[in-house]
Amino acid sequence: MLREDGAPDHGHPHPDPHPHPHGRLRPGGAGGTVTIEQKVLAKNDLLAERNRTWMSDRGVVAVNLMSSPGAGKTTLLERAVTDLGGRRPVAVVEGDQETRLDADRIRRTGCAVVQVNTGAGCHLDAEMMRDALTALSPAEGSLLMVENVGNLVCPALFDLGERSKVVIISVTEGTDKPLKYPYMFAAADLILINKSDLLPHVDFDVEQCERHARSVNPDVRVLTVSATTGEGLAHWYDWLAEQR
Ligand SMILES: Nc1nc2c(ncn2[C@@H]2O[C@H](COP(=O)(O)OP(=O)(O)O)[C@@H](O)[C@H]2O)c(=O)[nH]1
Ligand SMILES: [Mg+2]
Repeated sequence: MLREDGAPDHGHPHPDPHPHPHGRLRPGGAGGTVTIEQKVLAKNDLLAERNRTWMSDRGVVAVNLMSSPGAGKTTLLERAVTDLGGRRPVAVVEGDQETRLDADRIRRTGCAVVQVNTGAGCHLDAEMMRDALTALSPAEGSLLMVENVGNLVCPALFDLGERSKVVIISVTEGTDKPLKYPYMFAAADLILINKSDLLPHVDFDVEQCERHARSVNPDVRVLTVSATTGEGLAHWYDWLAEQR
């Protein structure tokens, strides 16, 4: 699963690479119906709680970044680890189905990073997070930034033991995404609307997107940023500093 040496990792250890609720398999007979999804999520929640305790004991704060592919997670991380590295220890967990491309981008900034490849899986889970924590061994008081696998569905379901969830939507994706993917936007502690530098060129109404987001998550914080120009990033860094 962890690819630090660049070796292909096709034999990753899950018996079922996709063990989560795309369907409802209901084994067992009358009376005792237990769904596979409940078992998978219950096991994940247990491991996530252990991760949370492990990190809390060390003053490590994990933030889980989720978005569709290409919204700008890695670019935001490249900026953040460079801008925040002098203030507190920062480390990164990179999640992708294949390749170590994103980890290489983060490593070039000088930040500690580990790549997790999920193979056919479409999300990080608490077991992967535990292995990543072991591999990274983040310093006391670290900010641990986690880039989840790019999609707006499955990562919302799997607690990693993180302190907070950040959902990123870019202005090229359309204002309706909070309505179409309500579970993801409902799970967010913070929504970043990224690529604000492109607003003059696209049909995207920031206020309407915020309204849609608040219709599924009334109290969520929303910040508009550009990872390219740096607009709004200071507010994101202030928010990150509050996550202790
Ligand atoms: N114009 C613009 N492009 C951006 C911005 N953030 C990211 N990108 C571009 O969007 C593409 C995908 O970014 P990446 O960080 O790899 O997205 P990820 O898949 O979510 O990690 C790259 O070509 C980035 O240069 C931004 O704020 N403005
Ligand atoms: Mg990325």
